[in-house]
Amino acid sequence: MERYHNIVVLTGAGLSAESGLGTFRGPGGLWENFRIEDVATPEGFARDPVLVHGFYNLRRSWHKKARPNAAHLALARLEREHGNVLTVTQNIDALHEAAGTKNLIPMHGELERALCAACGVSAPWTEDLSIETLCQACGAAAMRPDVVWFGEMPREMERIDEALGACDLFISIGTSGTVYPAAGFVMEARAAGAHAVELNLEPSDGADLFLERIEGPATEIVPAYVERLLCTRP
Ligand code: BJW
Ligand code: ZN
Repeated sequence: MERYHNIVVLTGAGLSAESGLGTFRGPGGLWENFRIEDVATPEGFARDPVLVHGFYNLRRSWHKKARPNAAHLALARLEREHGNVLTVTQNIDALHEAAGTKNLIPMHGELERALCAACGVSAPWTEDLSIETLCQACGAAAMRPDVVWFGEMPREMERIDEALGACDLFISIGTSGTVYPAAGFVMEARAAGAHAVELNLEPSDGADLFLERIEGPATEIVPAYVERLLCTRP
């Protein structure tokens, strides 16, 4: 394997599947029981905030029981031992942080934070949210999960675009490649001349855009891939 200097890792729900957290799409996925437009759009929240709070309160309770798996730990090791890795996750579950990853962008927000729709202040939040929860900064009853819904701007896009434009290795793990702008990162990285590899249980929607593909469960293929990368360091 070549030596890489600047690595960007993109992760999705498949990375946390073996930690017991469900994915969104496919058989058994969250979208089988909840409609995207009801629970993952600002319009759905405006229509029925009680339903949306219930959806995220349920997921917060699952997340509290989840632990990082071997794939999260391998990515933390990659960052520690390689030194020049940016991990961008679409997951809101905080398992990368729990595994020890530091240079991390949770581009779709964080479930353990709450955002006040009135004053815009975001604060750590581990309990259930309801329409009666008051903002600790301004007192308004306008709290929502600090996550990115369809039609909203993902977090830190400028920093992500800059890293993609400068990377020589792009690794996409456990994401279906159906949600933009994340689904377009592979093209940005390739335009910068990077090698692009997909690690997934099955080919994603954009699988043909990758130069290398490894199929299997994340807890097996990610530690093996990281080992391979680190063994060929200069
Ligand atoms: C395993 C495994 C194992 C399983 N091991 N692997 C028309 C064209 C293009 C774009 C648009 C369009 N119309 C609208 C848009 C934009 C829209 C969009 O993309 N829509 C698409 C549906 C077409 N996007 C947006 O609105 C975004 N904002 C935006 O674009 O702003 C404007 C902008 C412009 C320019 C620059 C920048 C911005 C916002 C998107 C927000 C998405 N939000 C959600 C909810 C977040 C909170 C929450 O978690 O509830 O994010 S939706 C949901 O999907 C969640 C996920 O992060 C996201 C991606 O899902 P992911 O991670 O890929 O999961 P799955 O389930 O889809 O796939 C799992 C994968 O794992 C599979 O591949 C399995 O094979 C694999 N797997 N087990 C390894 N054990
Ligand atoms: Zn407020």
